[in-house]
Amino acid sequence: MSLFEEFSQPGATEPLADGAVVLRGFAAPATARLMEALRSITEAAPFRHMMTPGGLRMSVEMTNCGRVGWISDRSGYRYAPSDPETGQPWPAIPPAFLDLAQRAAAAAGFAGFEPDVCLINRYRPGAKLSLHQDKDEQDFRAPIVSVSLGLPAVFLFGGMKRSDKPRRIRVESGDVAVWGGPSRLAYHGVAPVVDGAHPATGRSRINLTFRKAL
Ligand code: MD3
Ligand code: FE
Repeated sequence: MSLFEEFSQPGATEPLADGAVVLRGFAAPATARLMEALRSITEAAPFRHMMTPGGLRMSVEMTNCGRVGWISDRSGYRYAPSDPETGQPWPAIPPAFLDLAQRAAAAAGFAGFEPDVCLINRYRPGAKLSLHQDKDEQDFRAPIVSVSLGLPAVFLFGGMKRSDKPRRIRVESGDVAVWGGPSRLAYHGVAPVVDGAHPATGRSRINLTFRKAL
């Protein structure tokens, strides 16, 4: 590795695996628009800690926008058309979110991506996401588009078995990752977020994951 390769280059397209790519800084120009749209979503559907089916409180706080939203509680994981906290339908995916997700998918080779849900994760310092697969969706031909905002994080990108040793991929605010094709069902997670401050988000990391669930 050269002295410089450990720094990510804005505009770079980094292939991670077959069907998986990181678009460095792709969302950076849209940061203010995305954060403004996020504020109206969380006014209607506030962040909350969900409960795993095993009864553990997740360290990540979540909310959703779209036709359905991903939820977890004592009875399991699923997509639900309304927010269990308010009884209301989830807010619609804002145009700024949809535009960014569709442009990123196309740049990664997945033209025509039509997400119907955006799961929004907030990581306060110390929050993490254990290794898992995203398999609650109906159609695995569509990719997942993941937008990182605020504090940096380390993605854990594993293989098709939980026991495959994950690679560590550092992501920064504005980076967009697209996971499709043979990588769609890879195990993945997020290492505990390190404390710090970011002008866009304060002491937190926000991740938007766009999916086609239905
Ligand atoms: C998908 N969120 O919400 S996707 C999730 O940073 C989730 O909050 C991550 O995993 C986060 O389910 C962003 C990161 C990711 C990494 C590798 C993958 C998603 C992947 C490999 C295959 C499919
Ligand atoms: Fe995931």
